[in-house]
Amino acid sequence: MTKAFNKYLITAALPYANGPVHIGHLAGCYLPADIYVRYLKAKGKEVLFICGSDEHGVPITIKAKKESITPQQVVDKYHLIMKQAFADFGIDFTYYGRTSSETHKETAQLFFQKLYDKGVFKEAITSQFYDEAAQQFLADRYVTGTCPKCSSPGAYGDQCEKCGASLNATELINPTSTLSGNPPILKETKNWFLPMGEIQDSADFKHYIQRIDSWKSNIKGQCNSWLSEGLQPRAMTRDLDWGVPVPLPEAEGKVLYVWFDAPIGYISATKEYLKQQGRSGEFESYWNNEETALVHFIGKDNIVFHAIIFPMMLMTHGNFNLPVNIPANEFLNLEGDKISTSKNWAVWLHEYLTDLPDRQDELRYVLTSISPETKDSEFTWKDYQTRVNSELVSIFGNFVNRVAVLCQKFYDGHIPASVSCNTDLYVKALDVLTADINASIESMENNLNQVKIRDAQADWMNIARAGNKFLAETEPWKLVKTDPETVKAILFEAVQLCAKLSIAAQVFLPKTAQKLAEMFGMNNLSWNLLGVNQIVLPGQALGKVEILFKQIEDELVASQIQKLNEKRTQPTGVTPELPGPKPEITFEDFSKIDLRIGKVIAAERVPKADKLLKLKVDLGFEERTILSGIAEFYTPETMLGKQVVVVVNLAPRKIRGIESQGMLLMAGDGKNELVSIVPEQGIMPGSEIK
Ligand code: B3M
Ligand code: ZN
Repeated sequence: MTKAFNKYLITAALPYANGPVHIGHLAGCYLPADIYVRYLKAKGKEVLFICGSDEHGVPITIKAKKESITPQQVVDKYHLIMKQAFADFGIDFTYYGRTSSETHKETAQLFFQKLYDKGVFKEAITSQFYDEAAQQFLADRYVTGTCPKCSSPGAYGDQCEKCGASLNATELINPTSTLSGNPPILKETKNWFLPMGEIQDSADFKHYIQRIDSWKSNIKGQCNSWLSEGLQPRAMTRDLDWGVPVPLPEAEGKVLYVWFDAPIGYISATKEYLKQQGRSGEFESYWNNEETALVHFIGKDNIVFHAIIFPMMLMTHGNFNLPVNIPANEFLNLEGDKISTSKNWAVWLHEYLTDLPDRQDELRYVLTSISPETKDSEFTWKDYQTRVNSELVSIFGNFVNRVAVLCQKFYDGHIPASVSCNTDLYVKALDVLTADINASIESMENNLNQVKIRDAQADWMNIARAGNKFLAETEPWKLVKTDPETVKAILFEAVQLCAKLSIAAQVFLPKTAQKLAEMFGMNNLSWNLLGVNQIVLPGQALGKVEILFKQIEDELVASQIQKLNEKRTQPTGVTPELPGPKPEITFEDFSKIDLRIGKVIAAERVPKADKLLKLKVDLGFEERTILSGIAEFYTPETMLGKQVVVVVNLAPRKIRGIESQGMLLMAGDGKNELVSIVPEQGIMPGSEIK
């Protein structure tokens, strides 16, 4: 985005209202969007930040069937849960709408009608799977069968989850309807298609698509691959009973394709908001005026819809702004595995706050530090602890607290007078400080302008680092008796630095910024104050001084990991076959096995062996190297430090040239699931198990 704008319409993908929000959602889309919006607002830009619940589509109907409730009940429930979770984490939407609203229905139908009247759609009759018992056409997700690519059973009509292939339902071998369990029949039906291949060749589209050259590489990569294959017409209407009804008399029983109606949700939510505010007249200035920047924040799985299909809808409709940027993120993994709602492998936002009340800024900080901007990244509780303790507590919190406490001690809780000071020590340290923070602020701004929020937050932390260095070099606590004037000058500068930290913190850590602003008596957090020398005035009283961040203890990390593992469920639809019991043995047979507690003290992957981890295990009496086939279930990081149960008298075996001197006990079938057997509480390595 090279052009400078004064007005912005920022959107964040409308989450499906079929489950609560987890850390992957936050890191992938909502947090970067929120940080960018807060930055723009601090700079004085006019911004609307629009989001809402995506309440149509097959995932909702599937959830409703599973829970034996209606789709409307599903979306009513999750709309509120999601809205609350976003608010709790300071995601500051201007408006959070929902696609089951009347305004949305009307807006989406008008949009469709306009394209229809302009002759944009192509009508076509196709054969679709139909369940005769349930008397309805089947969405791709309602058909399962054997994957034509990898022969696994249980592939869905749109995708095989085993091999990842994209499928057409009609390609499945032995298709079955999930509604009745019967094989579906093929039945003809008419639908309205967006001729994407034709639009791709239009001058308007060719002109628009040049923009992606300056966007992130994941967008460019995906778009170029779609475009070079040539786009196929895509049905914008579907034979379903949940969605926005198609506004044509001949389309009874059909609804708009969810990916047609959902992005129109951005438009309808804007309309609804402005209407509620009595500002309906401003709608065009946001959506139909090229002086306003339209920016979509999304995850990588939504790229084609936002970078190609929605722009095609907007340009064929006419008069609408097209996006000037789409900062799509990659995915966040959790403790070595993909986040999965169906396997309950997630840190849910509402649960996080129950376990760690008031610690939303800690999570915001960590998720921004590991933001999956350029590649998938990983959240682990251990890393969360390290980042909170060694950065938020030890660098940022420590600096601010030292400054506030020294002001309390030396100046009775007031900001010291601004004095001119020429001592060598002070002048030198101040020069270094000024250079450091100017560089950090400049870099932070550049990064925020480019939506590189991870680097921008690191720049912010560097400002606090520079502050600590300044205090360490000048040591005001030592000078207070001998040179009180220099101490005043030092602390005056340090207070100004706290003010700058607070101004910048408002974009990353809004709650903390607020506390800091109260502490130092600031009521203006405008971004341009970062360039001002005296933000907080001499003599002003400090507000309530409080510790901003507390250490995260080991017990908390352990209990969160345990909670994750306990709540992890079988992948849906897979019931492992349990083997029958083995032949009887005597106690003597059993007592031949020497089982001991060990502690993993080193862990690494084995090159070219996807399943193996090489572990070093402390057994009390000696350390051993053990190869374990658990790499699909545990990362080296998660094994490190774990207590395990080891068969220590098993004859050594050479695997891939490495001698394995024992075996770890694990439960599970090793295909779908494998969990390590651990003692209930810490116990000395080498302890016998009997
Ligand atoms: N609901 C998909 C998702 O939640 C979809 C996004 C719509 S954005 C207009 O990932
Ligand atoms: Zn497959």
